[in-house]
Amino acid sequence: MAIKSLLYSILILLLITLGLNSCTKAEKDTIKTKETYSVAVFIPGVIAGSPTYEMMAEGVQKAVKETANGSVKIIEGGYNQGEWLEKITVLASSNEYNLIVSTNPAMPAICDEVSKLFSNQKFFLLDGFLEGNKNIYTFRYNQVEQSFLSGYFAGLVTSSNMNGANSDLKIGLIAGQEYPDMVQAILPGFRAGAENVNSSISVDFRIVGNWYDAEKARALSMSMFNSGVDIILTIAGGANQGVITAARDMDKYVLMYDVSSYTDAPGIIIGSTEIKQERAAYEKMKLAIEGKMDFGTAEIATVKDGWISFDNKHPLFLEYVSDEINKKMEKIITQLSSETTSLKMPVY
Ligand code: RBF
Repeated sequence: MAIKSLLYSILILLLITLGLNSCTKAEKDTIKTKETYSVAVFIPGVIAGSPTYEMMAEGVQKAVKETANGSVKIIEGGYNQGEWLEKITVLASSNEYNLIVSTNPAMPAICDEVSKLFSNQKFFLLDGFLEGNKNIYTFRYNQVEQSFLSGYFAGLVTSSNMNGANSDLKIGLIAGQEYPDMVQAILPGFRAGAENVNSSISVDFRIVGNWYDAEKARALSMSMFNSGVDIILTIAGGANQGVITAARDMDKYVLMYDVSSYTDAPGIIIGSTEIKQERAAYEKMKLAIEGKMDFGTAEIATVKDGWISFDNKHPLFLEYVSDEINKKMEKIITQLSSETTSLKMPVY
């Protein structure tokens, strides 16, 4: 650990020296005064299989394309999370980007750290929360509301007489890894939603340990389905595929998060929440380009404001889910969208 931080300090010193010497004063002035708007999009993982990452990249690209002379560079950070701090440091030290954009709850702390060394670098971080750093703006989705909708739907399914539902009242949640938002918001929200249907419902919570191992996710899912679980909410990036495979083999159900992808497995994927991540990336990016991004603040996106929803309009949802369940979903969505909801939510 000590060697690692020593190496990191040496890297920082090197980068600062390089950053100061690698361009002439004239060049530096060009960077500051140029008309172009240059953005680095840092993917904390890989894009494939992680819709929130895809949506971020698309939203940013769309906004920059509409700007004269804008440019976007997409950098995949890979699955080794220990390298992300160094990689963001390299981006900031290059002094090439007006803005570094990223997404996930671990990024604010990392960018806050980098920001201490490169105080001119601005950051726009989605799906994360940090207030008070004048160079960082964050935009987080209310994970309790989102997972509450998922839990409520899973609760209705497990309490139903659908083909894949037994009488055990068990639902499942599989996560790529255990992180604070997962344990403090998503899991409690999921549980609260299900208990709102029936307080006897229990949640089987399992962790893959990474965001790509579909085989491990498949094995976990098999064990959950064998123990009586009817439906699994999967939040595991590329590993989601393993959950779908297991559900197909066992005639059980999958619930997606963030993006509804019913067509990937009709009759297996039977429910999904959605977040408007592409719209958020696009709209906020436009503000940043116009110089209007509110750095230093943290915004929370809710169901009421239209940033989070449950996709109960898709033809495949309507085909596989009964009218009775859909009416109840519609009611809970309306309740969450109203000013004075009486729903009991975990504090987050
Ligand atoms: N979600 C993904 O879909 N793919 C990922 O590779 C991924 N990596 C993550 C890494 C860390 C350190 C953390 C804290 C979260 C990660 N997530 C990932 C979860 C993601 O940010 C978000 O919470 C979920 O996608 C639910 O919206």
